[in-house]
Amino acid sequence: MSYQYILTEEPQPGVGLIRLNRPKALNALSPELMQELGQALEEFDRNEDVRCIVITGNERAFAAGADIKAMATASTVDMLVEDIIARWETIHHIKTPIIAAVSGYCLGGGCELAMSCDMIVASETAQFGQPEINLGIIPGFGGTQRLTHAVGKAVAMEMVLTGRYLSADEAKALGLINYVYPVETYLDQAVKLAAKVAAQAPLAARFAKEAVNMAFETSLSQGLHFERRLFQMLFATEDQKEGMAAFVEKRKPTWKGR
Ligand code: DAK
Repeated sequence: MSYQYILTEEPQPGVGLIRLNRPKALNALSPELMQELGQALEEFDRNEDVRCIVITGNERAFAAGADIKAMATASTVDMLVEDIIARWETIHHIKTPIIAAVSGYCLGGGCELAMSCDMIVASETAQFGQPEINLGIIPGFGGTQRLTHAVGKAVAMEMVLTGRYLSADEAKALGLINYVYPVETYLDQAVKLAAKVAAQAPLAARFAKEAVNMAFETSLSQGLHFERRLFQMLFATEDQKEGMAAFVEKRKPTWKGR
């Protein structure tokens, strides 16, 4: 599949990399780019050899938000009729773990996209923000919800009310992101982390992602019930037998994804 606004590659066995590629517009997330991103995510998700996905931008910008120029004259009806929600929602249906590798601007829809990933690795220059208030709107893709879950009410409220950015170090201290690395190495480090995830038993990794995400959706008792069922289900897999046999025999397991 060839794309116009993104680039895809497999930098290491098991890892699918998607680069947002509208550098002149700071990777503003146009409808066309989001369409391609959704297609690429679905393609990697269907590919059993890809066990972890990395989404990145470039050094200057992960993404400076949804494309303001494409939205500027839109009406409420346009927003309702155009299928933009479905286009953006694709990422939430992807079963494969996803890591965002963020450098530079990570704003508005860009920050919401990064927060929709399962982990975030950042460069020292990364800046996270929800500056929609400066445009006379509010976040529309989780910026008031996922951000609040991650950093707490006080900081989230200040960010969405004033548009203040968080530095990479602040984001790390607040638990929004996993790691901060120099700009020269952040992407390699994200791919390295992805390779670690990709080396795990694939069905267990998918279930682990699903179970952790369920913690944001449900009560503790329902979440525990859900976790227990997934845990029990894994005992029907060949990989569970292999993983435990390998431990007993003091050797490395060979996963089949079955
Ligand atoms: N959209 C379109 N173009 C953008 C852009 C954006 N978000 N951000 C930057 N650009 C373009 C600039 O217009 C400029 O283009 P030219 O003028 O050269 O043609 C080029 O990128 C370089 O930008 P600047 O010249 O502005 O560069 P600076 O270094 O001076 O400033 C900046 C960088 C990031 C501080 C500044 O560009 C900026 O403030 N950008 C806007 C940030 C922003 O407000 N982002 C939030 C947008 S609203 C939803 C899904 C998503 C969303 C909502 C709902 N649903 C599914 C319901 C999301 C909404 C948003 O993200």
